[in-house]
Amino acid sequence: MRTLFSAGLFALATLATLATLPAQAAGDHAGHNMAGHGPSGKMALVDGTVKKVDKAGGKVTLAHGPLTNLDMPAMTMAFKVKDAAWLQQMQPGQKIRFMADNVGGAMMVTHIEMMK
Ligand SMILES: [Cu+2]
Repeated sequence: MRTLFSAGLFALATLATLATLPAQAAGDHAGHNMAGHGPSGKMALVDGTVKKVDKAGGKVTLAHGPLTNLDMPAMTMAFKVKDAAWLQQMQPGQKIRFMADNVGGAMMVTHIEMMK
């Protein structure tokens, strides 16, 4: 157990530092979360594909995987973005990995990584 826990911490640290590990690493770590570990505070990035960019509205429509921190299954929906500059880097078809949160009742992308 100690070894598993250490490996989990290492994976998390590596993910946070490099953020280049495959998605399976994040999922693997999530699987090691013990009871009592709340849904918030995780840095697990979710896969998404940009469907539509609304620069005027400051929103992006994403087809996203399950957002466990928001208790949301995979779907396509619009998000606000924390940094409007991100919209300049996005276009339909762009693959991303991101984190979203409920900010004042609105779903907002709070962290993003553009994939090649
Ligand atoms: Cu959604």
